Amino acid sequence: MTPVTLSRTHTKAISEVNGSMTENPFAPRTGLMVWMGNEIVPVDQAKISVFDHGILYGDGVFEGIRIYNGKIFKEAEHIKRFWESCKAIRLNIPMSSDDLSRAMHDTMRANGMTGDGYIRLIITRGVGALGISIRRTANPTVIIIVDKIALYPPEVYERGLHCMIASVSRNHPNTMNPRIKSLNYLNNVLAKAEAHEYGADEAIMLGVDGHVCECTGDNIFIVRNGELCTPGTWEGILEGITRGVVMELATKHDIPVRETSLVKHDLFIAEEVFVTGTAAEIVPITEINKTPVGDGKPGRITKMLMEDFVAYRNAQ
Ligand code: PXG
Repeated sequence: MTPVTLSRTHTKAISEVNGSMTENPFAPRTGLMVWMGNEIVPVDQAKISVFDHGILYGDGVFEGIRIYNGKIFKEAEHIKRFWESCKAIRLNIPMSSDDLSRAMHDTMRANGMTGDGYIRLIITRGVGALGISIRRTANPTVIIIVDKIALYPPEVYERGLHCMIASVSRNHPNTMNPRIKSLNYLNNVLAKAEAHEYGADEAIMLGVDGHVCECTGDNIFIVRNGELCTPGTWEGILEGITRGVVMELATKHDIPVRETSLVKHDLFIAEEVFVTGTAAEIVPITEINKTPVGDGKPGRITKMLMEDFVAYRNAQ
């Protein structure tokens, strides 16, 4: 077999597929340390069973959390949502919230994380027999990854996101409520794929009733007549933590904020549209289905909130 040079920054960059060596440019960083169950191990030893119901059925939940300046941003809120998602799927977390917080900090330390970064917190239902019953599983597995994340390229924050309205609907709350941050993101994965096929950066997802819900990993806001409007949780959205911060910041500026039902037309006539999320932070949307939002440039209120958000998270 021809020897292959491993890239300096990636471990396991080379994997054997059908007897031939292929390089994975998206392989994890060398030296990454991962919390796996109840210990911290090198990333190439962080493995889960093919019988884990997380992989068999997408049975589990996750959180995406930012680290700013070595501190976990909105830690209590993320832990709370994690607990709520788990409760909704009848999954008992095998540790206390204090122990979970300690595990996240230990994993940060193991990775020398003192600046800005990202935590992916995951819990899977654990290894079980084949068959979807949660009664045929034991030992849920907690996984903590500490790494970096960039959802959109830097230029998108200047020019704004170009979005399309996806044909695939957001999960109806009576199917798998999007308030549960479940390990099954196929609904969003398909919408994002559709956006890329269309030549857009991001997809706006509507509910089955045609109401605006959210983007594939972000909540959505519009500005109309100087007022901020965002879909309510009843529409089938994740109750975003960044969404909550933005509502708080707008209120401080005496900008009225309303959770309400929105339809496609509201997007097209909005003065400004933007998204919020842990990974994305705040990003303007300047084009929807090739139609400019407002004058096609990031709006005044959006830019003000973007600046405010940076000040807010730096002050934490
Ligand atoms: N809607 C959906 C569907 C999300 O997945 C948000 C809204 C924003 O919520 P927060 O609480 O983050 O303000 C999310 C969050 C990723 C990634 O890897 C996605 C999220 C967060 C972090 C990373 O794509 N989505």
